[in-house]
Amino acid sequence: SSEFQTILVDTRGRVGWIQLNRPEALNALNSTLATELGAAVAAFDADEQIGCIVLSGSERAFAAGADIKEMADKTVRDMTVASPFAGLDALGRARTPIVAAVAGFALGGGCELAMSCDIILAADTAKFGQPEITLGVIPGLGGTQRLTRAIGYFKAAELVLTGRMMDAVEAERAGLVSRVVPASQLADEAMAVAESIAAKSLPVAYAAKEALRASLESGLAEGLRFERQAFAALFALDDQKEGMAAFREKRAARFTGR
Ligand code: CO8
Repeated sequence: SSEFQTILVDTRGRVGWIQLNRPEALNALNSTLATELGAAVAAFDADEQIGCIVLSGSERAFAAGADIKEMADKTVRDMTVASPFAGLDALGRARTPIVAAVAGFALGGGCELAMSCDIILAADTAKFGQPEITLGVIPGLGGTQRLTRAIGYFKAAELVLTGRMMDAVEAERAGLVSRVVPASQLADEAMAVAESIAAKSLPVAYAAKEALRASLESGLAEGLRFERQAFAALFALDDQKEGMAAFREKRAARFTGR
């Protein structure tokens, strides 16, 4: 839509589609993009008609990292008090599941952006990496924490310390990527996954995501307690009664989000 300069936003049924759109900079994340992306995610997240969000880039790049040209002359104060990336916090706050559809480069902040999502689908052209160390910095949008959880300490350490890229097949084998598809099928596959999620009960999808997230943020005992309570609370929903009735009646469930 025309309200944004750096992203394209589109509603496809119950799926909110956001495409990063700074082709001149391989979708590098500048402050405008961070702010606009945050606003678009927050708006879809607040919309009950949206059951899943897809975040995509271009054929050449999902995002080639933070905008190095914008960042180069910043001070410590600039990066803390007035962080150009504050808008991206909206992704971490979103209750709605987010699918990253990655083709081409997902480097630095671009890889970290994908890891802020819930599912990463990759085109066979995708390349992931945390090259910050080659620029004299380290990952700053979650790379050292989320990559370590996703692929384990030792593989993450190698990538962060050398700055090398891994291709889609290696990223899938390592557990970062759910599935690799031919580049020409990436958008269709992302849409199919998103539609499948969006067809479920919205409050149940929120609960599933929240419980999954708890696994990243708590110890096992606390996470299990959270899951058990969240599971029990779902028995207050019409959608739980509907889902189980539909199974017994051998028909598809009709979820209402109630
Ligand atoms: N920032 C700004 N501009 C970029 C970026 C970037 N990250 N990446 C590419 N571009 C620009 C290039 O400068 C070029 O513009 P121009 O034609 O005006 O010179 C255009 O995009 C096309 O790029 P290339 O010509 O370089 O394309 P190639 O196909 O030759 O190379 C690469 C593609 C390998 C992706 C290469 O562009 C590259 O190495 N890019 C930088 C990758 C990188 O280092 N990313 C990490 C950035 S640091 C970071 O993300 C930290 C995030 C944490 C922030 C924490 C805040 C609290």
